[in-house]
Amino acid sequence: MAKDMTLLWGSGSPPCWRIMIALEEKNLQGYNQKLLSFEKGEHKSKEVMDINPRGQLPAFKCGDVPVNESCAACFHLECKYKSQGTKLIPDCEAGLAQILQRVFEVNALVEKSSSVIYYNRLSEQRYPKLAEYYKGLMNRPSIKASWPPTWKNAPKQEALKDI
Ligand SMILES: N[C@@H](CCC(=O)N[C@@H](CS)C(=O)NCC(=O)O)C(=O)O
Repeated sequence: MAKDMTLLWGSGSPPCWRIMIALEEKNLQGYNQKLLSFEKGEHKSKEVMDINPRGQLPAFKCGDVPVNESCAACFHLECKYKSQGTKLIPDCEAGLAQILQRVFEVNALVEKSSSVIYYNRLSEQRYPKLAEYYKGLMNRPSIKASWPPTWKNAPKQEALKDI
């Protein structure tokens, strides 16, 4: 099952990490995976281009089916393994609507929130709900299992610490 999946990924890439977390949450450990280096230009290799002609990571294949867009890959995994692992999409109409809303607004949110994080420094006191959400995520086994290897020994970035 997981063995017929291939994920080519780059450390610290949010879209790659998104798929890795979904795979962990759906108990699909043991998939074929390869960590590639952006620095060495490996995301432009034939190996990647054969799966993702955009020359970007993630390059993800489920059996013979390529699903490179990370949110689409998460939906695909949930549809294919609906009753396995964590339920990622609720059955009720309101829950589904909320998930769709969140997924489709994520790019706009990332753009806005990164400008806050990078230029204003994010304060735990000013954004207590976001801090709570962040801490909840950090404690999930799927996040710990898929933590970007290049961040493991890097100095801790206390993005949410009130400086
Ligand atoms: N929309 C894609 C984004 C993929 C993407 O932008 N990947 C970046 C790494 S985070 C990349 O490969 N950049 C190298 C390039 O574009 O040449 C997704 O969500 O999967």
